[in-house]
Amino acid sequence: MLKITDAEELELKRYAVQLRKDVLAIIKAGDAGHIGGALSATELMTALYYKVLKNIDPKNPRKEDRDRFIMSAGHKCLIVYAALAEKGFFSKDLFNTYFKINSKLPGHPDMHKLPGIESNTGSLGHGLPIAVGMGIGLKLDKNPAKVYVIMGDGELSEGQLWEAAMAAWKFKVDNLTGIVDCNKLQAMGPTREIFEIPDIEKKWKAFGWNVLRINGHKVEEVVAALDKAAKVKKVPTVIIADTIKGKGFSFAEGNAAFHNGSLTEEQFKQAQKNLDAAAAAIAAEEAGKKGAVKKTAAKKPAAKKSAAKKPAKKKPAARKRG
Ligand SMILES: Cc1ncc(C[n+]2csc(CCOP(=O)(O)OP(=O)(O)O)c2C)c(N)n1
Repeated sequence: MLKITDAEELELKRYAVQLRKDVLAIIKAGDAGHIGGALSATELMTALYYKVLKNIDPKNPRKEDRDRFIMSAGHKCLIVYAALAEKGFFSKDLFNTYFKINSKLPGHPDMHKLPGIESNTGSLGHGLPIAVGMGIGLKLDKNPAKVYVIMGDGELSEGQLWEAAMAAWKFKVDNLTGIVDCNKLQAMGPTREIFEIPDIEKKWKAFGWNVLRINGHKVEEVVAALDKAAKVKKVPTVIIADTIKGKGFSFAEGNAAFHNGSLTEEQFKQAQKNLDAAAAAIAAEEAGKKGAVKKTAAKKPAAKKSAAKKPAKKKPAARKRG
């Protein structure tokens, strides 16, 4: 299992903060957007775009051997735009056009307008069927590229998604990894109240998939799970990522009211404060880790000396009860 170093983990955390900053900038420009689901998927996108997706190249967006990514829950496109801009697929100047007529950044992603988008999505339930077709096509072409698709947990109530799940097993589409951004809320409230799907792990297993479950905000867990998934043969893998809708902006966390819409000036300020605090926490974590390394390095010779002088005291035996 791929384990990233402490330094890599900190770097990925910093990227996640940057992606959230971009999301905030885009929603400010458009005065609207599906913010909650974009924020819950941030660490998933960070791991994919900064660590996992191979051969993605802004200079050659249709490169044959590129890994494919589809945001099936197309309304989460704010985070896709953020990742693609950070990767150099387009200039951040385009953020200012978000949600405007003829923009390359519409309210749902359009592959004909924006390089890096693999498929139009927005009508829920279509991303997985498209991804299964892509996976089969790549295998027929003997192309080693992989396909990744993010779905929402609310989206799992779409019927054709389960037809696709059965097809992926039937045709052994093991180059495909599904990720469920399981934030437990959808547009109008809790998923369990609107269309409950109990035991989603069992359901995917019953459809023949290999199932992993992780904390979707721990970027190191996301990277490890994606790496594990890539090595599974004969069956597709789904990663159920437990997340929090609106993660990172205190007023939006776990609040379905921030599924879609605009933010007040007050909320923009609060979000900025949250981002600054997140950046400061990462800096403190980094300083702490560096300090700890220095301390152990400085302590080592002293510890040796004292050990040489007098033997370590034996711990008193634990008192027996009773
Ligand atoms: C076929 C279809 N039905 C309804 C909608 C309207 N809609 C947009 S987002 C959404 C909720 C999706 O919930 P979830 O997949 O959990 O996304 P998240 O909460 O992570 O944003 C709905 C019902 C849609 N886009 N497509």
